Amino acid sequence: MAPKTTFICPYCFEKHKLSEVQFRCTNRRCADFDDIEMTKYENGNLSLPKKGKKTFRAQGKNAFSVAKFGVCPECGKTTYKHVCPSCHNALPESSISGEDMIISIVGSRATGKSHFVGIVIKELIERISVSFGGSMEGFADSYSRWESNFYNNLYVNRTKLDLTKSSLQNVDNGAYRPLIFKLKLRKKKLLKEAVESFTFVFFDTAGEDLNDEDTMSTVNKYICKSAGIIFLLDPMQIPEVTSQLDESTIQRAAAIDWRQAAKADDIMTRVSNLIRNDQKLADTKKIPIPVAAVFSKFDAVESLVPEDCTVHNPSPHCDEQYFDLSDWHNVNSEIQALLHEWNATAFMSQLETNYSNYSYFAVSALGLNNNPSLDGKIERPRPHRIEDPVLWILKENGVIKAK
Ligand SMILES: Nc1nc2c(ncn2[C@@H]2O[C@H](COP(=O)(O)OP(=O)(O)OP(=O)(O)O)[C@@H](O)[C@H]2O)c(=O)[nH]1
Ligand SMILES: [Mg+2]
Ligand SMILES: [Zn+2]
Ligand SMILES: [Zn+2]
Repeated sequence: MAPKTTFICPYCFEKHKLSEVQFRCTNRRCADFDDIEMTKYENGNLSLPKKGKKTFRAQGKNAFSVAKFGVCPECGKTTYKHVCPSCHNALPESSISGEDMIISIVGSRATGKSHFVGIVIKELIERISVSFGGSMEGFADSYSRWESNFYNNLYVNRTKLDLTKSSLQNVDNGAYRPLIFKLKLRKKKLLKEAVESFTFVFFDTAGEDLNDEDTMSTVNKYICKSAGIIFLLDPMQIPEVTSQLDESTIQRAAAIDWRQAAKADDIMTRVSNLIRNDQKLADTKKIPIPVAAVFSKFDAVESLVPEDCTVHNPSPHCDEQYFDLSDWHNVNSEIQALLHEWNATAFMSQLETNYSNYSYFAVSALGLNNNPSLDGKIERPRPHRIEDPVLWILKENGVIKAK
């Protein structure tokens, strides 16, 4: 890999040269200044700007590296805190030196994006990263925001999550301020062991914000910079599926009436337009970003899927410590066959004509036999195959091996 000369800010998704990275003074006694960039980032009132310590550019660095520390021009104290020149958020070390892995979770309203994000993060920390010889930890306030927005409800109170508020209204949820985690993986390089670091950025979009291209282009810049897109499809929004299920199962697994949700193929069209405009790609060129098309809520439709299907089995990849290609191949063809059977071909052709690299998956974030009760109570989540789309994206980006 060629040395990096640029980086993408995991908060505002602007791309900058490494030589543009700024510092923020960390001396508590140093003066506070109006922070216009931070105020703009938080959609704040510019006539009442947020206050923050001095930010400044470092001196004497070359294009391939970032100075380790800077000296505050106000107080003369040394600081190690790197910040983004555009939004003044603190930058994780791995976003400057390691690889960025922006994973976008998109899908219509109530398809299960927030449950997916909240639960996959728990699994990544405790199980998935560990089985691939690594570790994952939150950056800055990401872990505590994950705890208060996801973990407490799902794992402590045992209730399902609320639908996500539009990022135009709420700057603290995952739809506005992404959840940023550092993944460290041990890699054997010749005789030495090296550690590779990745910045994982999870953006839990509010389905509501995917309804028109104007809102999308301002709040969803991250989609265009993604290493992979997880596109959730809700089986509860497919009439051929719901006609085979009883009313109670549907009500518990669907937070809204499916007629109120935008169609998956419409969202796919808008997402594709957005990426094409950003990357200046012609209409005839396919988009190279890997797309995992994922059926959510597999628990609710399990009974409609033929018994001999591989997708009923637990995911094998973590136990095997590599991405199992034969399992992946089976699941991919099973889900494609189901989509045909359920007449969801409009979505499939949108995906297949716009993207060069896509694959089909099915997951349950809550787990088998854990459909929320009518008052929103759940048992502790025990996800089924939730890691598959994430591991596939990692494999496509060369992070983990496949066999
Ligand atoms: N049975 C079952 N139901 C689920 C699962 N995940 C989500 N649900 C149901 O789907 C509803 C919506 O899930 P969310 O994760 O809030 O959906 P979302 O895509 O984030 O919706 P917006 O934030 O409005 O875009 C939940 O209230 C649950 O009823 C799952 O794994 N199994
Ligand atoms: Mg949500
Ligand atoms: Zn930024
Ligand atoms: Zn200072």
